[in-house]
Amino acid sequence: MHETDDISLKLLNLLRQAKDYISGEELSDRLAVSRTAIWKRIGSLKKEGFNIEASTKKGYRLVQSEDLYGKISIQSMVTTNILGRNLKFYHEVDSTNNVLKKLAADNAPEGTVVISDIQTAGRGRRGRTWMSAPGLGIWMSVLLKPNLHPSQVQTLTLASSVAVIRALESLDIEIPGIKWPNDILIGGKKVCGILTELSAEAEKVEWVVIGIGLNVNHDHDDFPNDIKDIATSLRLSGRTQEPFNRSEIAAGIINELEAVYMEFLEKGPGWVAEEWKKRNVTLGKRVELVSQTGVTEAEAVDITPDGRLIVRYDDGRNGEVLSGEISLRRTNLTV
Ligand code: BT5
Repeated sequence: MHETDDISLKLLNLLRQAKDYISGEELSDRLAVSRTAIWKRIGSLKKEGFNIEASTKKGYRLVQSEDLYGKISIQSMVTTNILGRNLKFYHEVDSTNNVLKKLAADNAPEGTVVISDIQTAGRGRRGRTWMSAPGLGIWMSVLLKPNLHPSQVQTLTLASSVAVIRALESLDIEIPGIKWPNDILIGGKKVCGILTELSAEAEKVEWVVIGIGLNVNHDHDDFPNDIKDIATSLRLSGRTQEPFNRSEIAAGIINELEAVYMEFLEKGPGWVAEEWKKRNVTLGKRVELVSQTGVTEAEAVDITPDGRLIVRYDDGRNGEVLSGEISLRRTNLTV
C-alpha cells in the first residue's frame, strides 16, 4: 500500500508548493524514486480524493479548491519529530479526548494525535459541553508524556494556548488573544477552548491529553442560540470570510505545539508564562471571579509560572486563584 507512506506525503507537499504543473521527471528526481513509483502514488492520492490533473506534456498539478480534511493532508504538512507522527483521523467520535484517553491507557506513544471531523459529545471543563458543529471545526487531542510533577501540568495548558495562537498568527484574521487560563478570543468572543486531562501518580505525570477545539468555518447560524453571542470562528474573523483549510491549520497547531513543548521542557515554566503574557487579554483588566461561594470583583495583575492568576481585590489585598476553582466572567475582554 502506498497511501500514507512518507514518499506520498512528500509528493503531496511538492504538488501543493508547486501551485502549477510539475513534471514527473522533476518529481522523481526530487524524491529519488522512479517515475513509475510517482505514478503509482499519484493514483493512490487520487483514490483518497485529491484532485490531481495529469498532462503528458506538463506533468501533474494539484487542484486546491476544496478543504480536503484528513490524515494524509494533515500529515503532509506536519514537520515534527514526535507530535502527529502517529495520527488517527476519524469521521465521527463522541469526544477526541475520550478516544485518546483510551489509547493512552493502552500505552499509545507520546505525540499520538486524534482528530475527528465530527464530535457528538465534545466536552468542556468541569462537565460543560463543547459544541462541535460537524465538518466546520478542528476537534483534536494530543498525547504528551512529560517528565513533570502533576502541579506543573497547568503550565502545559498555558503552553498549548500559546502554540494555538502562534499557529493562528500567520492567518489573515483579526488579532486573537488569550483569556486566562487558556480560552482564545477574537474580538472578545471565544474561538478556541482547551481541555487538559491527565493521569498521574503522586509525584509524576503518566500522561497528559490536551484537547483543542477550534471553530474554523462556522457562519453565525452554525452556533446554537445559547453561545451565538459569545462564540466566533476564524471565518467570521477573517478579512475575506473565505473558508479556511482545516488540514493546514491543524498541521500548523501540531507543529507549533511541538516547538513550544520542547522549549518549555528546555527553558522551564517561566518562559511559557512570558510567552503567554505577550498574547494575553486578561492582565490589567477588571475581572469577576466566579466560585461556588459567589462572585468577587478584582483586578487581574499577573500570572505565576504554574498558571495561577494573581489578582488585587478592591481592599488592596492580593490573592492567587487556580483555574480549577474559579472562572472568569464578563471581563470586557476586547483585543
Ligand atoms: C473549554 O471548556 O473551552 C474546553 C473545550 C475543549 C474542546 C475540545 S474539542 C477536542 C477535545 N475533545 C473534547 O471532548 N474536548 C476537547 P470551558 O472553558 O469549560 O468552556 C465551555 C463553555 O464554552 C461552554 O459552557 C459554552 O459556554 C462555551 N462553548 C461551548 N462550545 C463552544 C464553541 N464551539 N465555541 C465557543 N464557545 C463554546
